[in-house]
Amino acid sequence: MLIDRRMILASAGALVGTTAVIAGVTGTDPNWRALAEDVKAQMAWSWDLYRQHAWGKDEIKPITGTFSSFPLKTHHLGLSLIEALDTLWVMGLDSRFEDGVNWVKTHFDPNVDGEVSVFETSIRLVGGLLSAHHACGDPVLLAKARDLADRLLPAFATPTGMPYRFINLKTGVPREAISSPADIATYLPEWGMLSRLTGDPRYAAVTRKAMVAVFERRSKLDLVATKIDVLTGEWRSRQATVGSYCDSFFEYLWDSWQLFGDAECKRMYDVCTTAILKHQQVWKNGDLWFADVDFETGAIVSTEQDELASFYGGLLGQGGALKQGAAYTESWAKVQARYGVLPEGYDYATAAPTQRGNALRPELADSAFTLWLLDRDPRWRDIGRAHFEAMKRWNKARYGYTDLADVTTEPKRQADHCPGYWWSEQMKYYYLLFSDTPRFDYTSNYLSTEGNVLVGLRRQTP
Ligand code: DMJ
Repeated sequence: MLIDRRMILASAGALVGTTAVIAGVTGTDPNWRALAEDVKAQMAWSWDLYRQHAWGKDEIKPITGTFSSFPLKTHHLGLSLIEALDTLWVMGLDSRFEDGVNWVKTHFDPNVDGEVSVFETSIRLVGGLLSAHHACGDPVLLAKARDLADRLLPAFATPTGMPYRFINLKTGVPREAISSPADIATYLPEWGMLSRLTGDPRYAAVTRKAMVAVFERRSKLDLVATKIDVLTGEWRSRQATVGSYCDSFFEYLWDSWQLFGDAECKRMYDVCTTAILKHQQVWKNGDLWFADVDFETGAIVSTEQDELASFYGGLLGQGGALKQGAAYTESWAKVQARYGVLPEGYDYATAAPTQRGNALRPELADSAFTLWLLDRDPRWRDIGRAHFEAMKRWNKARYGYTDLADVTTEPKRQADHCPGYWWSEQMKYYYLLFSDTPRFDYTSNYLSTEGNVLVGLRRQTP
């Protein structure tokens, strides 16, 4: 059964040209279509610079016009190119999409004697290839996704079924048994789709087993912590968080229910979410935050929030806790209004950044888009607009969009790195949020944690 992840609760169509008032952002009748055209123009501009200066490389450095590799240390797999494909397609940038697909078909070769993160390679590259395949139906893209997944598969051969963190793409030798719920359990949507498309059930089976293995080791409070040994199943940290290391574990429990109708995944999601709302939910001056707590006692161990956790408002909304999802997203929107761009770390107790950089992150735009799909409330579009406009103001460099070294200085200090997820995530969220494109099914769709569209692309002229 296929059900949309971004489940539509309200039947109202998109609200074009509404009045907006949110924290720090005011506007009347923004021209959403013009904004969508601007997003598309920024994407085309960035792609053309990548094409010229870093074609087939992993990540462009937008200040110097050079590049760096990821997830391999010294070899490029065309990460940004692959992450960009379904975004180009949904925007109707068809000749650029075809150019990218041709590169993949002739040059993408994962048979490299080098080590990658199993998690990052799966969400970015397996997912990117699958979403490009969803866009155009080219079987070579599916074959490449499968080849790559087959190279990651041996990592799951552990006594617990939870995968090692790293694997050599050529030799299949795995490494690093200390892992995290996010590293272990962010696979089932992509790999379940791979099983469905190839008829081979192994992809869904191993990744589902890993997800269940994390859940089964939850504490008596129904919380999981950030680090666990995949060989012994013993926890190596006591810290429960909705941020880094745990974030997409919760996301993929819900997504697996949405995408495959897997009722056991919904039950696991509900158990985890009930515990988080009970033990981690903190209201301060009318704002909602989620404290990090000891997973066995519930005692608060940190009031610092990862920027990464700002995706969680959208997930809560999807799971039915719309009040908390909206409140948490609004809390982050206020921080965005204060700094323009979110810092990587923020302490709600001191109301100050704990990490001043910004890695050109998509999470707040992700939540805004997800919540907008749920209720079409115009405030979510405005949060997305503020996110986009701040990015244009502060992150734009000579050869593309870059991360920031410090969001608190005026002007903000730029670093020199455009992460691969930028091509797959916020540019797509902005465009889908503003455009009402006929290429996307707004009522039945699925976007992965990396923003890869696995369900919902419509092959129509925009
Ligand atoms: C993305 O790679 C994915 O969303 C992941 O789950 C965590 N966040 C990064 C981008 O910030």
